[in-house]
Amino acid sequence: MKLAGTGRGGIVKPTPDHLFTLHEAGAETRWAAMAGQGYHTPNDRFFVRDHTSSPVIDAATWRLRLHGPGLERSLSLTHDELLALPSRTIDAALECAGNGRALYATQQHERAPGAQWGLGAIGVARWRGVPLRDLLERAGLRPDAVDVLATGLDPVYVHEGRDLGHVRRPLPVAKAVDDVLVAYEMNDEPLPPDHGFPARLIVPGWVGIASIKWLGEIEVATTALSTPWNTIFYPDVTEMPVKSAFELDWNATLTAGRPYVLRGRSWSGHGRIVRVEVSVDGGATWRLAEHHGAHLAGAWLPWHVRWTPLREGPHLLLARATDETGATQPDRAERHPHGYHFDAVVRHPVLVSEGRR
Ligand SMILES: Nc1nc2c(c(=O)[nH]1)N[C@H]1C(S)=C(S)[C@@H](COP(=O)(O)O)O[C@H]1N2
Ligand SMILES: [Mo]
Repeated sequence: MKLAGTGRGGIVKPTPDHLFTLHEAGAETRWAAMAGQGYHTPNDRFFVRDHTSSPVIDAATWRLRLHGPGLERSLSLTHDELLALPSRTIDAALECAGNGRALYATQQHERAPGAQWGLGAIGVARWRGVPLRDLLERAGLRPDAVDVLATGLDPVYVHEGRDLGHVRRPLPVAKAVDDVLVAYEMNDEPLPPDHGFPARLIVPGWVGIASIKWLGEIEVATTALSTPWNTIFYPDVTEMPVKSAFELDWNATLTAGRPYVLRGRSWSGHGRIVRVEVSVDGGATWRLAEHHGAHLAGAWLPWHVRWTPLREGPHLLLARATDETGATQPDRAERHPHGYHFDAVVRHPVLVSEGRR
């Protein structure tokens, strides 16, 4: 029995306005809702991106099927069988390719088509599950295997009147056997329905679409595969670029003369963040941010700077991170036909109001 989410936007969990901004494509985490949180994004405020709606799947009758010419034999696993296998736990970011898309319009005056996400289509969670490599090896991964295609059990996706079938995207076998997880726990809880219960892929460092939710089957092919999700949508996108965000609402109000600790987080799909610089004067001067908390590659780096705003009126806060590969955030993101990979330094507006006299 499969039910669909009946909450806002087909999402099962509550998506209150103080935690989320709703788009047609999903629910975006409000960065102000990350203020005061720990290293991980709590499940109640983790962004949701559904092509249709979140299915509610009965684990008792669910099966994960592995098959295809790239395997010696097919495999069918029950939920209990999956949970009984040796597990691994990783802290990893999950980010939509279109995260920050709205900034192509607001900051660069070249609107990109698609959901106008701010910077909140990103989250970091502790994922527990079975390495995909282990499942592929159980099924006898053949040396001539090329692509691994995971398919979701959510409703079929209809785009411009055409039924494109279930959400599915091929993954090169080299990545599939490297660090991909078939996850069944998120932040020490069973995977919530919106995030892929009973099991989903977690593909560290790669665009969110690679991390297929509500896994039904995994096909292993000996030729390169194409689906709408690597041709029409998300062609040629793999690792996510460097980005940074302040744990503040857009147009947050601060009080003149009061000391603040401005907090934020930076992340990169290529590796560890090694440096974060912050400007509180629209980019005229910069200083190094201090790090706090954990610092994990593949997740994010929390940082802070102290600031006592003196002048009343609008201000622009900027943060610029650099990762261990030397990748950093440019002043202007390269134009992208789908509005993916907005990696420019974001100019975050805040309003400083008069302090008490
Ligand atoms: N089956 C299925 N998997 C999916 C999707 C989907 O709609 N259906 N959306 C993808 C996209 S575009 C993103 S960004 C991530 C979002 O994961 P989340 O909703 O758990 O944050 O899931 C990916 N996996
Ligand atoms: Mo996405």
